[in-house]
Amino acid sequence: MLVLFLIPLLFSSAFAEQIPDYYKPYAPIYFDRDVYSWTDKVRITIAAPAWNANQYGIDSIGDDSDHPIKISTSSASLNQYKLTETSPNSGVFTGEIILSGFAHDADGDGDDDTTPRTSGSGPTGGFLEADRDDGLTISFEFADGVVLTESAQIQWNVGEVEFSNPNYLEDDQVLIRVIDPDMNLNPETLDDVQIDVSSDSDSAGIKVIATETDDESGIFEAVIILTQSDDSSGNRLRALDGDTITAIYKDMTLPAPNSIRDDLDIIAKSQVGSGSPDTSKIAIDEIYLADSQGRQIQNPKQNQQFQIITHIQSLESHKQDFTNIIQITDQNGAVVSLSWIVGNLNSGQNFEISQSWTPKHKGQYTVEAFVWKSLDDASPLAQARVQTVTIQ
Ligand SMILES: [Ca+2]
Ligand SMILES: [Ca+2]
Ligand SMILES: [Ca+2]
Ligand SMILES: [Ca+2]
Repeated sequence: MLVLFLIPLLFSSAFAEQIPDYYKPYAPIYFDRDVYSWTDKVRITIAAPAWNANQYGIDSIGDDSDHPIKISTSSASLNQYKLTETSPNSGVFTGEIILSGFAHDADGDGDDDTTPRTSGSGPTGGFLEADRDDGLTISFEFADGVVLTESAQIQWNVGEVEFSNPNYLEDDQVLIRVIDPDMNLNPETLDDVQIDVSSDSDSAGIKVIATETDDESGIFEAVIILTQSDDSSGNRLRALDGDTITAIYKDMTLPAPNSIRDDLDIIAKSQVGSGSPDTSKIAIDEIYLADSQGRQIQNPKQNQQFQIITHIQSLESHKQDFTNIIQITDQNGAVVSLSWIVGNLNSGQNFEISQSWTPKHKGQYTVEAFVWKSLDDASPLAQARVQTVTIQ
């Protein structure tokens, strides 16, 4: 009796191990992402309870020629790749491979940054070559002639670069971040990328190395410090109050329709100082008219040549570039004279602005003086000064 009872049990167990239910091929396949970059790690899960032959032991699937798992891209494939059960009775099988890309210089130093290769038998340690615009397909012969498949995409990404803040005070640390999954060249170590950082005060700037935040984040960070008193060096950038600081990441891994050899400068900007218009850097004195000897004229007349004079004074503790603009408009608002000078002021320095003018017509005019950062950057550095003049 006992013997007869045991035999069907053993037979049933052996039967399940060999041939899962042909008519209910249930074994969903999952990738850990829908889209990968060329050198990502790929985690694969197949829920195949029918292949949990031994509920007390770790089973595996894929590594047999009758029911193989094949993982492939357009150019390469891994055959009979083994996945193993996550626990003795889970019926869930996992494994991972690392995409090994194709030969390409991703950082512009002249050397290829990848080691394309296809090897391995699973459940970990497999490598699989991949192109830029590729597909990743896994197939599992669940039962004789019943093949289940799942696919994911492989493509490059346009990188991003950003400052942690829109503006920084002069003593702040400045965090710069590059996000480019394509530069996670090795998903098992920290990679890095180079960022060029410059300021208005140092247009040549510095090159800094940004390091990946973890082994496979594809996010890279660098911290620099700003200095007002020193030259740029290492991770120290010369930048004065009011400067714009610029970070450039050159992305050499661009998605279609760019060519594989294309590159693109990805740019971010931030400000040093308050970031808002700051009109207290320079003071503009009262505007007056004077003769050629600099004596003030009280009753200016038509066709007489005058000097329009004002003084500007630096209120800053450091050298300040400026552009001073003198604009004269008639009573209809038409501009009859516009002139500017470009210069710089040392800390506390006072500077006389003198502009000659010969009014052709009688009437009332408005003389305005502005101080801007530059003609290109109309950020005011001073409160504009306005003076009304009557020509007789
Ligand atoms: Ca098992
Ligand atoms: Ca390289
Ligand atoms: Ca990495
Ligand atoms: Ca990229």
